[in-house]
Amino acid sequence: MSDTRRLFFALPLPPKTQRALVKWRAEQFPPEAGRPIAAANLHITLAFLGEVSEQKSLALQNMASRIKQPAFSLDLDDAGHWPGAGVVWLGSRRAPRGLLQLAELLRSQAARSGCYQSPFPFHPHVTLLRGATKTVAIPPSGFHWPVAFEHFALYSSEFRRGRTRYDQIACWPLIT
Ligand code: 3AM
Repeated sequence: MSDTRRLFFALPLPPKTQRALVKWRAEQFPPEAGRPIAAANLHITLAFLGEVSEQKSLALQNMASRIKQPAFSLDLDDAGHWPGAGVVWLGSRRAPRGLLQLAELLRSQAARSGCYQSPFPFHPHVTLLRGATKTVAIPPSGFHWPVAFEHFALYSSEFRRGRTRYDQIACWPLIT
């Protein structure tokens, strides 16, 4: 009976990077460290919106389509573990200003539209493992995954039969 969907804005990782990260992850973390996120689901969340009606989703998409933001690159050169959330993540020691501006814009548009607002400060990251509640050895620094972002997208998230499925609803270019 629900006519809402769980939505979020995110930066999809290029498929080549997704595949490389999955391989690296298998080398770096033992299976008991946590539940690996499927390659196609690896992304950087920009704004989690919670349950959103179709009408509000269309309004948010309309606003997103008008965003003129330069493309940016970042180096995934940092990793960490949030034991409370059970998340092992990859991030960047120096998040580009363009990424922070894009997230801020999407979050403020969502807030003005009455969407759910995350109480957590924005820490751009790629979730690698979930269910990681025990101590995890984080790979020593020295790794670098350069990524160029030329698009951002709106996704729906659905949990069904024990699996999380992300579907891209719409995608917009960053200015190159
Ligand atoms: O990409 P990550 O894993 O960082 O954790 C969820 C995921 O982020 C986050 O939204 C992304 C797509 O599901 N998320 C889910 N529930 C959330 C909440 N209540 C949330 N972020 C903030 N508050």
